[in-house]
Amino acid sequence: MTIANKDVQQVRCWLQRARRVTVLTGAGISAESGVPTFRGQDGLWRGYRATDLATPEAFDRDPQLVWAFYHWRRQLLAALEPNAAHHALVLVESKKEQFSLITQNIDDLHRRAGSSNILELHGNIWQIRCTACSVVRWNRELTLPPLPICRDCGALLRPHVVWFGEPLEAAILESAIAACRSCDLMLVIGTSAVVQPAASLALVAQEHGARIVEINLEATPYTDRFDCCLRGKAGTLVPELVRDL
Ligand code: BJW
Ligand code: ZN
Repeated sequence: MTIANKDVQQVRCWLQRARRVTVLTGAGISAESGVPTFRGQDGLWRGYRATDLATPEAFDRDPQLVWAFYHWRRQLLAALEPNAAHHALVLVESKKEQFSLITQNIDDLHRRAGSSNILELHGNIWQIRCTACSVVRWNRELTLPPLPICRDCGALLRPHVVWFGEPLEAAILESAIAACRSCDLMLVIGTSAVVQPAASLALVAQEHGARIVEINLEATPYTDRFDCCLRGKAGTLVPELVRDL
């Protein structure tokens, strides 16, 4: 048995024994569905870095440009499907006494795969918020105007997502921290672990006695803290972990 296989076997065993499982996902889990990651080679749109457009400053400066970026992502996402890793997590949820899926992704693919207990730390691309009256609505239209306007007050709408420097929704963050405090095992899948507070959630779980496992193509700033790191594609590794669950 190779070392990698031994590690997979170990994590599979932890997953089988765990009663309460928390998962944190990032863009890497959706990469095999065709969703570009933020900090990978594919993180450029019209020559802009995605992370430079995901800011309130960029939106204040040029809302049409930022909306064009989100219109493009909505079009792209509408044509994509959840992959084997998203589906494998649905199975974990069905088998465990407690299961929380914390995601940084706004792509809605966990919900579309069938997961239920999802905590979307950075919002959802299919929700839109008014910049004046703050009303939030689900909206899956693919033919929005370049600058959509609130039907209640006439002000500019924006994507209901969390940009750099903006606070995460308190209730969602509190629920995520509670899920980390109360789990036996936490899997951290496909995140570069550079964005806070998401990146440090695994340490909360560890401080409260959980085993923590990283699943990623590459090492991250938190790699050394994990009990086990599986290097490879989420779409291959996660289904392997849930086999025989
Ligand atoms: C694969 C794979 C495959 C590829 N299989 N793996 C403490 C210290 C320092 C800074 C801060 C701090 N606290 C807060 C900050 C500031 C800031 C921050 O963290 N900055 C750092 C960058 C330095 N944080 C914030 O501003 C947050 N707000 C906040 O804390 O507010 C506090 C506050 C309180 C009160 C008042 C005011 C403020 C908000 C963060 C919002 C992040 N928003 C974005 C955009 C969301 C909308 C959108 O999508 O358009 O969220 S930025 C972007 O990064 C997006 C992602 O969710 C997030 C994380 O990226 P992710 O998912 O990790 O993707 P990548 O691309 O980075 O990594 C992909 C990984 O997958 C790689 O590792 C690959 O190897 C791997 N991979 N294919 C497995 N097939
Ligand atoms: Zn309004």
